[in-house]
Amino acid sequence: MSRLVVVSNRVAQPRETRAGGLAAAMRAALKEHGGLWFGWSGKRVAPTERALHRERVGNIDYALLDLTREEYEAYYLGFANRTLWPLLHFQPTMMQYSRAQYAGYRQVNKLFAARLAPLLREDDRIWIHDYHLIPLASELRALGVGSRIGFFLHIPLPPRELLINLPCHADLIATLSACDLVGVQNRDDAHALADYFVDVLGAQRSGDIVVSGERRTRVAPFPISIDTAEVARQSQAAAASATSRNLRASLSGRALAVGVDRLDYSKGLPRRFEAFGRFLAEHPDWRSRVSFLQIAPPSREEVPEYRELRSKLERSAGATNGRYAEPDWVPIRYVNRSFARRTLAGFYRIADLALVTPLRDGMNLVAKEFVAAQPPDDPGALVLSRFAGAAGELPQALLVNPYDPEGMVEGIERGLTMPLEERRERWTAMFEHISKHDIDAWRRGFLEALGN
Ligand code: GDG
Repeated sequence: MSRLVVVSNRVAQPRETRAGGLAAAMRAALKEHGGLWFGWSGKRVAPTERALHRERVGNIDYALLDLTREEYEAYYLGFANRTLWPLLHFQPTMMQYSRAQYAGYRQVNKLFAARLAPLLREDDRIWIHDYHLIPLASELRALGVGSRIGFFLHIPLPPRELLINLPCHADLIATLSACDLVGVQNRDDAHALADYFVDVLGAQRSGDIVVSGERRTRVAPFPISIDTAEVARQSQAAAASATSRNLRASLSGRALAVGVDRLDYSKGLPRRFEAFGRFLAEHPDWRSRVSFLQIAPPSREEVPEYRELRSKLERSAGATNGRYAEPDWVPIRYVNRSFARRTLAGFYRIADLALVTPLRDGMNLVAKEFVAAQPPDDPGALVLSRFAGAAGELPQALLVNPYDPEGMVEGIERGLTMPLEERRERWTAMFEHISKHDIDAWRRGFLEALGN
């Protein structure tokens, strides 16, 4: 079996123990096949101080490259996170574009290719991750790399009508034809990309293969997942922990709704907060009977839109709490910090309801983690946005449209009042699905499609 090379913007550092599910899956894949993990070191340095940090741990080689401040600004803060992120999440009005930033993004992809190419062997398989590195495969091909290359996009891919708002759309998307396999989160994303290739770039299509000149690229959905068994185990173990016991005690028998999201405008937090306030306004009998715990670790704080979101949410939570709080009860517990994964698993298990209501999301792993963490005899209900990729796999959730305030209020009410038998039925179907389709099945599926 050939060596695996994983390339991603951020790499879980060799000794990082709090790595997320994806990082753990990549490590498992690299361990199985022996491999190399290449990406940004997370360091910003002066141009003369740039280094490629190499380290070997077990049978995994790590190669982490520094970026300069200017590169970081154009590539990461600029084009990746202020141009591609909003547009690919169907928010063209939030998109900021400049040619200089696109040039900086292309330049960093070229630099990655130049530093990676000398480390490659002929029969390597290369797996590139996410929107930061769309042109990387084409830059590698330009340097003569002939290995099989797969690319996985973790975020949504909007239809052509939206994608063409990007001034450099054709230049950028055409580079994906350098890949042998392009994986996306669901069928809609796969159709959107294949249609774009045919309608805009003039490619031919045969089944799920798009043919652009000499190159044949398979475009297919690979819905990402979680380590279901591990989350279930963690949540059970966490139930006895002091943090879980304290949270439970603080509820004094009240119901708990929970949300866990990076502080990101794609996650629909302002509308979720409004819906919860509206629920309390329209259902006064629920006041003092349910608390909503929103965990929202800050993210991308150097991007202005993220700072604006943070103050907006502070105002919104403050207004709802000011209006409805009692001396011994606060409706929204809004927590701007991160927690260990097992602590989160314990919180999910205590909760009666999860509110996962992004405006758009490639998948949304929190929805799956919540399901995995439920006690089978008394599982909580999941309110899930129909615009999260997870909705396609978890139709037994209470699907809501985050743009529909009345529908959101109905979802909260239904979730809080759902009879035990119905909760069990819905949960069992969801749990069976994510047990079969877990993170291992996902990475094996992708690598099998790429070829051994
Ligand atoms: C992108 C796509 C796609 C959250 N807070 C804490 C914490 N988390 C963990 C969650 C979950 C992960 O972070 C977030 O994953 P999501 O899928 O919900 O969202 P994104 O970060 O936007 O991820 C998304 C995903 O990539 C994978 O392809 O599903 O659509 O946008 O695992 O549990 N983890 C810890 N502390 C926290 O406070 N340790």
